Amino acid sequence: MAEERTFVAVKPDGVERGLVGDIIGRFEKRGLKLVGLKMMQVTPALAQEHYGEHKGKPFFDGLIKFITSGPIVAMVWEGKNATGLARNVIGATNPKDAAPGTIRGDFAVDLGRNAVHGSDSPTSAEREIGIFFKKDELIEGWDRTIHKWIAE
Ligand code: IDP
Ligand code: MG
Repeated sequence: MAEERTFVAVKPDGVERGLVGDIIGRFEKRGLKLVGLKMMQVTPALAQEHYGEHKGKPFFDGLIKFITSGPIVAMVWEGKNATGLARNVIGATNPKDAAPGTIRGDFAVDLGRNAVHGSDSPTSAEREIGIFFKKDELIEGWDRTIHKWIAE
């Protein structure tokens, strides 16, 4: 049975600051499995669809402008409780509240420059994976020999 999948993206500030490798490493070391990865430029239409839940909020226009301002690195990570686990690796939305050891707690200071995105629920994850990746861009049926050392 396929395990849970979640969507993660290094935002333009993370890419610009050279944090891509560090950020990917956090999820790898935690034990999640990378099954999709691409660098891309987000179009305004894609950004509006992705952040649709925030439409009408005061920060929406700035958020769209920011997420389309430079390339992102989009990823799909798979594993037991992948969504909740990835959110914990990422840390609180506002970096000032993010615990040390989390990505935002170690690499970010400002709400509008918080380096990384992670889906907030398995339902959001499915929706976001669907808008960022085509089916044939995701790896299926790849069993890693180390899996038994990561999850029962
Ligand atoms: P999340 O990224 O932790 O899921 P959301 O509430 O979904 O947080 O907000 C999406 C993104 O919008 C945040 O990561 C942050 O970059 C930005 N954002 C959220 N709230 C504000 C705000 O009040 N001012 C500016 N930017 C915000
Ligand atoms: Mg969110």
